[in-house]
Formats: sequence, structure tokens, C-alpha cells
Amino acid sequence: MRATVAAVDLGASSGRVLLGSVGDGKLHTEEVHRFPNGPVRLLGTLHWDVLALYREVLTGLRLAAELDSVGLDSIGIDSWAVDYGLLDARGALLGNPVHYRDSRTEGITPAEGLYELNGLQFQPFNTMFQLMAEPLLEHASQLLLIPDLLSYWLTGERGAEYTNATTTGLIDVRSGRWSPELTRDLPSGLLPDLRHPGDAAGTYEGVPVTAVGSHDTASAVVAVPASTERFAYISCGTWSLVGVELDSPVLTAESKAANFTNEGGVDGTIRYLRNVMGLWLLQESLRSWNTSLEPLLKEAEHAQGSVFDPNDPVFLPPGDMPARIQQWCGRTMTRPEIVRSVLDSLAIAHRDAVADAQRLSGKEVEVVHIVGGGSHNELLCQLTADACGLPVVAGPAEATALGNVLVQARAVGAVHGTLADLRKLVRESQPLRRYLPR
Ligand code: LFR
Repeated sequence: MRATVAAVDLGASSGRVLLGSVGDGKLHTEEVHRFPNGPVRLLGTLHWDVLALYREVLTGLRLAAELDSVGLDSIGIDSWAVDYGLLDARGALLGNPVHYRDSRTEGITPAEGLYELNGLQFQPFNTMFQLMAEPLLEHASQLLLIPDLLSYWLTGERGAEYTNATTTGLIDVRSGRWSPELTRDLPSGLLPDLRHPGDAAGTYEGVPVTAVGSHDTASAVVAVPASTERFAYISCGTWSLVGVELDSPVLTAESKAANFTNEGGVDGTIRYLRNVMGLWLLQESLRSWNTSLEPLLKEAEHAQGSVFDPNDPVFLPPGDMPARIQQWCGRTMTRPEIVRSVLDSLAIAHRDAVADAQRLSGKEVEVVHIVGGGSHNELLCQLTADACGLPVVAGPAEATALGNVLVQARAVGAVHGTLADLRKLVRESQPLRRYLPR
């Protein structure tokens, strides 16, 4: 059987809709729509323009349907994690969703004992902390994470997809269900029933909508083209999500101190990883300079960088990134030097996270896979291989959308098997590049 599915993948800086065709051991994808995404500051609060995103999703689905004359078999949606819309009792959206980089959670500190319950690294923007600063909560009857919200608008059906729900901080990492203890103070009924990747999630214009790993990182990890179990991944885009895939969570005090997270993955796996600030540092620098990356990258090859801690919270909010980097490094730098500093610092942060993931989980790796937009950045891939002392396999850049496509294709019966089988399809269909440590 062959299936044609539409994957909607929303990233912090752009969204896209891909048409994926899967069957007879083959995987083919085509991008049918791409659009920019970004925050909108409104009366001092940073928001997402969620209606504009929904309109672009509709445009993408229309283009996908036009291209596929036989008819779509399924639609799946993923996006960044943690952010949400609140609905009133009639199901109408209360207020515009707030961006996780908004300052409303600044200064928040986690309660004692949280890590043991939810297994999540501390990030001030995790949904549970946003809810502590949420003025609309008392008026809300339900919360939907961004992909679930868009899915609701398409289908009229509500649910909470599991992989993304684990990023809220409200899921018990052992049971995989909403934690009665962690959700005690929330309005009852706020959190919808969980659904899992592969579950049916309603229909849009007669086409089934399928739950995928709706946390973008969960979908990206599905499409890591690994040929061995001994691999680490770096899902490298606005963030670098660096870690390993495990069968069960690591909840030790050392793991907590190292700020490693245990997020829910597809097929009951655990995504054991650390958030590294990622290409956001470059994206914000380029925005300040109002310039493009390519020429600067060439010059950065020979520039002298300084190493800084990319995970310092000073780099989290939008704003003048070059100024913050130079301040951190205590010197004035040219643009190529700043770019080089970012890449050197990310490579070292990648190395540290790969080393910590192995040490804390006991899982040893022999290869590092870089997927996502960052896999196109040759200098970053080489510097990461050098720092890790391990071969790096780069690609696919659209891993998230591919993981989304593959989970749908499996749900409709066009492909069978485990994650290893899905990964084999990616390996055999996508151009990959290998970097050896120097
Ligand atoms: C990546 C990502 C990360 C999450 C961050 C905020 O796009 O989903 O996994 O930590 O965005 O949600």
C-alpha cells in the first residue's frame, strides 16, 4: 500500500507543509508551502500570531490536496512545545497564546521534588510555570497545546498529544499520565484526555487527522537515520536538543543537577536530553545586523572566536544578541568573530551534552547525528565532530517533518515496524553527509 500524507511542521522561525508519499519501502517528500513565523509584541507581552499560523496551515493543506490528485490519506501537526491556548466553556479562544520567550516567568524557581515526579529539566517557560503567571486561568475551561489547538480548529475534536504533553511538567514520568499531584491546583477538566502518536484525532474535510509526535523534537528523533542503537542526536534548529534515546527515565540527583530532561518519545521511548540555546544565537544576531548568514559563515572559518556559555539565561529573550555576546566575552568583536564564537561555543556545549548524556544514562554512543536546519551548517557540523571526537552524520534537515510523515504513514498502514524500520527508510532516501573528527 502507498499513502500520501500532509505534515504540518511549525518552527519558531518558520512553518512548512510537506506532502509525503510512503510505500513499497520508499519515502518521498515535497515541500508545498513555507511561511515565516515570529513573535509579536503586544502591550509589552510577547505573543504568537496563532490565527495567521492557522491560515497558513489551511493554505498549505489546500496546496497539498491540489497536488495530490488521488486524495490525502492523513494530516498530522507538530510544533514547538510548552505553549498553549486557553478555551472558554464554549470552546472559544481566550486571548492570544503567549510566546515562551516572554518575560512573565522570569525569576520563577522550581519546587522541591519536582524532578523526581516529572523528570523534566528546569526551564522557566515550561507550561506549568507559565500557568503560575497566567491571568486568564480562572476563566479557562480547557488548555490545548499549540498543535492540539490547530488540530481542534481543523476537526472540532480535542485531545492532548502525549509527547508534547510531557513538556508541560504536569505528566508523571513513571505512569505517563497527568499527575494528580502536579495538577491538583488547576481547574478540573482543564487538561484534555491524552492521545498517542498514531491515534486518530478527527477529520478535516473528510481526511483523517492523525496524532503524531506533536512535539517537534519527538518527530525529529523518529527521523534520525541511525543504523545502530548506539547513537546520540542533536536536533539543531532554533534550539539544539542534545541527547540519547532510552527505554526508561533517569531521575538521579546527578541527572537533575546536570539539567537533563526525560521527555516522552514516540513508541514509549524516553528522549533523554538537554536544551542547548542553539541557532537562536545566530538568528537573533542576524536580525540585529539585518543581514544573511552565508557570507559571514565563510569569513567565520578563519576568524578567532571566544567561548561563552550559550545556556546563560541572558541569551533567552529576544533583543540585541551581538551586544550580549560581546559583553559576556568581555571584548569587542567583528561580525565574523561573533559568528565564530557562537559556533565554537555551541560545538563545546554539544560535546558536553553528549558526554553527560552517556555518563548519566550509562548508554555509550559511537556516532552523533545532527538533524534539522543546523545540519546544513558545515562549519558547525565539523566543529561538533572535532569537539566530540566522534563521527557526525548530518541530515536530514527536515527531520521533524519526516518523522511526522512516517508516524502517519505507519498509522494508515503504508509502512510497518519499529522506529528502527522507520529510520532505515530515512537513511535510504535522504542525502546525508559524514564529518570525521580532525
Ligand atoms: C524546539 C522546542 C524544544 C523546546 C522549545 C520550546 O523547537 O520544541 O524542544 O524546548 O522548542 O518549546
